[in-house]
Amino acid sequence: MTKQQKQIHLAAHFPGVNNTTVWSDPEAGSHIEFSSFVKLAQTAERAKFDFFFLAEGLRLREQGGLIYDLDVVGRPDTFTVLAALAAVTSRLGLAGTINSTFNEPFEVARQFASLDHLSEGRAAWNVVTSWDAFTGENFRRGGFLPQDQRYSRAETFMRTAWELFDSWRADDLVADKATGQFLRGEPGRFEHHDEHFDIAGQFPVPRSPQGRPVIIQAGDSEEGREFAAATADAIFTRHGTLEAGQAFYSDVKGRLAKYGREHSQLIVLPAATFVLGDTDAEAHERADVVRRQQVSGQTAIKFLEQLWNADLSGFDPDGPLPAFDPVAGENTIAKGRASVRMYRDPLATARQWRELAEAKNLSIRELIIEVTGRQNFIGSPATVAGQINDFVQADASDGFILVPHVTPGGLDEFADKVVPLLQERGVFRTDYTGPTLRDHLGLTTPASPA
Ligand SMILES: Cc1cc2nc3c(=O)[nH]c(=O)nc-3n(C[C@@H](O)[C@H](O)[C@H](O)COP(=O)(O)O)c2cc1C
Repeated sequence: MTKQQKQIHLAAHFPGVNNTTVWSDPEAGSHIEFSSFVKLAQTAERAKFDFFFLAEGLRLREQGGLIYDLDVVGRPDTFTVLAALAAVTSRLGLAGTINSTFNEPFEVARQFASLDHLSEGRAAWNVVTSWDAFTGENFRRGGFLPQDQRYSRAETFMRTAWELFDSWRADDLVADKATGQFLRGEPGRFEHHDEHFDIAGQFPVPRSPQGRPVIIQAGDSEEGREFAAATADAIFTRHGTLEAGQAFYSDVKGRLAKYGREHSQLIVLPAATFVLGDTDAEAHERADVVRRQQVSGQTAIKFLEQLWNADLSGFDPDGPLPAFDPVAGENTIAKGRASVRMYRDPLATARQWRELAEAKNLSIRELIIEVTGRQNFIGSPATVAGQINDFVQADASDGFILVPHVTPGGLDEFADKVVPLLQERGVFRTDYTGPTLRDHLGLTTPASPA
């Protein structure tokens, strides 16, 4: 018997603050103006994507004490942007990254329940914990929580938010003009006491169309993966190669059974970048140009400093790697940057980079172009559609959160040329089958409390 083809899930990441984005490209527009958000969201909706995704950066990253142009600066508030987008889209899911370490469940639950109402059932919450005290300094209590406490807070934050969402039954708001009955009972009452939260009161927002927003999780640690297996509907990951994707996929799906959950209840979505061309050769040429745009000489030095944990501003990007090894100890040069945590063994990584540079005779800039963030999918529309489908059918993911390198028009070509090919193959929807994001993702809507 042939295995039934899996349906692919696709989301659009508004790239904003990251070094995938080529802000200097002649086609690039604002990362703050509303028209940019509208453009990308409407393109994603035209292409029948599952959802639009906003990341969150609560503090501008710094390196050597300075804000640097490796990242595009400026990220407006998530809820404000998503609520505005709800008015100019009608089916597309709206996913926002919101931190569980620095916020309060009452406030976040109220915001997501409101977004779910305004969008008629399209809200999703990417729950992140943040990893550094640097970000914590922005908040009143400052400081930070160690890893295990961050996740125990996240877990209880989530459960508390669920209690708030469930504090209204679906039919508690009666508003019967004939009988004059407005409410049934006393909806919204809650009381929650644990080591993190000590709250009681009345939740002001009636039950929203999805009951609870879709939950996305993006932590990669042991605790993060467990948290996702226990509570999330989808997981956002960096594991975008076939081998790493398959290992991650079977790892997180394998954790579901002990929480009494099915394989299909956690959707695995790696971030992915792409470059298209009329032919594969043209796409590869374009990809090389994009990589050079993404990694200027100055950017190459900044990247190298992140591994070396040292000021390398005196080095020539067109010259060889420093003769000395990375500085041991906690990385203090780059602040607020998640990717620095990937260098768990800087000496071993530096050794690999040195071997590669010597073997291929690469300068610092050429090496950085080679070892950081090469595009996941490069080729003609047919090639890219084939690669994406193969990846999903091989259980390396259930789809992708696509990160275009140009804002806001970087998804147009994909929408016009790749999506129709996926549709022809029968692996991507030709239209939405229901109104809510849970419908798009094939997730059930949590039952209203009786
Ligand atoms: C693909 C991906 C995207 C992420 N995006 C964000 C983000 O936009 N904002 C944020 O604060 N954290 C983001 N994170 C980090 C967190 O999700 C997570 O809270 C953090 O890495 C700490 O968890 P961990 O120790 O389990 O990795 C992202 C992580 C991944 C893997």
